[in-house]
Amino acid sequence: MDNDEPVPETKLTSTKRRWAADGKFLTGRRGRPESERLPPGQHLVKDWPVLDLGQQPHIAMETWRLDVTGAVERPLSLDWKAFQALPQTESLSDIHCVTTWSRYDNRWQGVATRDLLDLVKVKPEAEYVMLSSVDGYTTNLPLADFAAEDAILATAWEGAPITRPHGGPMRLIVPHLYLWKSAKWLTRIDFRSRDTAGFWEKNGYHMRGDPWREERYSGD
Ligand SMILES: Nc1nc2c(c(=O)[nH]1)N[C@H]1C(S)=C(S)[C@@H](COP(=O)(O)O)O[C@H]1N2
Ligand SMILES: [Mo]
Repeated sequence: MDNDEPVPETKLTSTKRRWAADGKFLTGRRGRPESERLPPGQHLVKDWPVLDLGQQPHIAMETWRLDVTGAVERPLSLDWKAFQALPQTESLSDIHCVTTWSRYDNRWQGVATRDLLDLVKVKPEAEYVMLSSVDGYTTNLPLADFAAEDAILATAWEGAPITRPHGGPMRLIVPHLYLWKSAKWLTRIDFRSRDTAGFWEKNGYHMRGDPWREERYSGD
């Protein structure tokens, strides 16, 4: 064997190599002291408020679909069975809503966004993600945030299926950004080279929405 032979590139390594090179997952959040667990301007709640545009769609499992489109080498259109067949992950995280409530220690189950990314292989030009939901809601975020270690396409919360008001059967959770980025009733994930404003972003909210920087509104 020739030791100079390069390690064969796989769908896993090529994506991860690029993320590593770009430092994509270095959010600076690791090791945040307990005393700083609550972002500025937030208060803690024990319940879980419901916030949306007022349409809470009924989605039958037979018609549920997730389309993954745009700047990817392998676009996907998954039905519920195919989605359930993806690697399943559990994660624990705090959530922070721009309306100033935060909720600690939410236990999610579902598919890690990183596992989805390994499957579709984003193209080098993909820097942003646009999310679309069954109720017509859209929201945009950088690929690096979508790909965060604890970001999850969640189907269960605290051991039970996510309820319809909270975005069931599947919603995104990106815990390190304000919760408006976490699309409920998610049906399309579109990878893009340019950042375009989603629903709230067109209506004055921040393009990124980092609660630790209080990126609430577009002027912040
Ligand atoms: N599809 C969809 N997703 C959505 C919204 C929406 O109106 N439609 N609202 C967003 C906003 S503004 C917030 S604060 C959170 C609220 O999630 P919750 O109702 O589960 O607390 O969902 C986000 N995701
Ligand atoms: Mo919100």
